[in-house]
Amino acid sequence: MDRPAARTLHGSIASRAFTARWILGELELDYEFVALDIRKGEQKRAEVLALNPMGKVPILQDGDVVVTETVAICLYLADRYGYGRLAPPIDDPARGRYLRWSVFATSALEPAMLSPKGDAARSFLVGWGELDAALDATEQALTPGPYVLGESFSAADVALGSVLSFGLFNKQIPPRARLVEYNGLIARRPAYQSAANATWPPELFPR
Ligand SMILES: N[C@@H](CCC(=O)N[C@@H](CS)C(=O)NCC(=O)O)C(=O)O
Repeated sequence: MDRPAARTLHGSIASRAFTARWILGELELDYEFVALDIRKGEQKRAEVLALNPMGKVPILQDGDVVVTETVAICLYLADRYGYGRLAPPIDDPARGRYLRWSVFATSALEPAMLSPKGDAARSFLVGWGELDAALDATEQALTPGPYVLGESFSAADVALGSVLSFGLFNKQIPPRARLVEYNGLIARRPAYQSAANATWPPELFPR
């Protein structure tokens, strides 16, 4: 008898596994969680490197499919299991906006927020801008809002919202009113809250 394809998320507490847990929760998908202690370097074990040569988490295994990179995990799962929810159809013009701001999350906003001020200005080759420019762009992504796709919550909000939440929480992003308001909106979602509780267990990370 065929077994249903196993779905496994390799991750760690207090990590970007949050993003993968959040989108899995939004789609109500079951998965086994393999906890790696990244402080002990378990993500560099041979069997993990065989899945992700970067030795980083999260890593999603969906049957034989391996997906790394948080945004790719969001886009993959929404396309594969959303069945019309959380991602615009392939021929919908909204797809451009959806992909644009999803990719922006970890290719521009995240490096801008983690780079020392002035780094991006020093080189044309750096693929992201200064944090203020990235935050201006993020506000544009959320206009008219309330979500990236207007009234429809989508996987782009999981991709962009996760980076924004990390940045606001860690004070790497200043508390601009529009961004704080959006963060409050996404943080009220049950799947966000379950993912946050699983990633930062309250007994280890008291609120
Ligand atoms: N670009 C990757 C970043 C993944 C990443 O850096 N994960 C961190 C945990 S939040 C990690 O595995 N760090 C351990 C290491 O680099 O050894 C993504 O978006 O998934």
